[in-house]
Amino acid sequence: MSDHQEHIVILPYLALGHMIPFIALAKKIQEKTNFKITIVSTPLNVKYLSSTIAKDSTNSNNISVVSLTYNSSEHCLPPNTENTESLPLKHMVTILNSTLSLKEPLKKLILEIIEKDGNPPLCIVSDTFMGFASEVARSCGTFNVSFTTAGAYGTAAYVSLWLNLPHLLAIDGVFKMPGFDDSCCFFSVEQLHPFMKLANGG
Ligand SMILES: *[C@@H]1O[C@H](CO)[C@@H](O)[C@H](O)[C@H]1NC(C)=O
Ligand SMILES: *[C@@H]1O[C@H](CO)[C@@H](O)[C@H](O)[C@H]1NC(C)=O
Ligand SMILES: *[C@@H]1O[C@H](CO)[C@@H](O)[C@H](O)[C@H]1NC(C)=O
Ligand SMILES: CC(=O)N[C@H]1CO[C@H](CO)[C@@H](O)[C@@H]1O
Repeated sequence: MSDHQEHIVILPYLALGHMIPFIALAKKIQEKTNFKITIVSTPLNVKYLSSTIAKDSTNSNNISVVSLTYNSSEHCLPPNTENTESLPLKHMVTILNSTLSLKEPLKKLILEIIEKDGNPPLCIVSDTFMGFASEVARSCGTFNVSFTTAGAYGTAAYVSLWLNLPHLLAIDGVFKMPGFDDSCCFFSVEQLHPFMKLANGG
């Protein structure tokens, strides 16, 4: 039997409301498998993640938390603001955009893991907002799995909307959602976000 232990790298978005479900996910994976788990984030969020995970002594052993280089001041954000909770609403796009600066540090970390483990991690589980993780995963010989922290029903509706654009076939402002039960689920164009209303696949 090989003593190879699978390794999963987890990359939450820079928001506590996203980190909490990612910690829960890490613990679930830990409970069900013998995998090594590394959660990565920025320095201040790593403090939060480490102290939260350390409070649960049953599972801290195989969940490590690693910091990626990040400095909010370099992204037109106030100093030491590394999650959405520490910022006013007007900075939401800026912090989202600033996560692109984590791409190279993430890649460096994955390469270090490959060097140490002798294999790429099994996968990177990344927040939907961290789309760059898929390129990093691909370039390092592994793959990404997107994990969304929103409710399952809303997420399924959102994905179906963007993939299928069913509102373009609305009759009297009402449409059916592919993948949803036809007998119950009619949606109204009026319910859609303005961006979604404009979406036409172009
Ligand atoms: C961590 O992994 C080691 C090695 O695979 C295993 O023996 C140990 O039980 C795990 N620890 C926890 C707390 O699950
Ligand atoms: C972050 O960047 C600012 C501006 O470049 C610099 O003054 C500050 O020392 C940096 N902070 C850290 C922790 O490196
Ligand atoms: C996003 O970040 C890039 C640098 O990574 C910068 O050039 C660009 O202006 C930023 N865009 C916004 C909307 O903040
Ligand atoms: C397997 C998997 O979930 N791959 C995803 C990687 O990330 C891209 C972009 O976020 C998704 O489109 C893929 O589905």
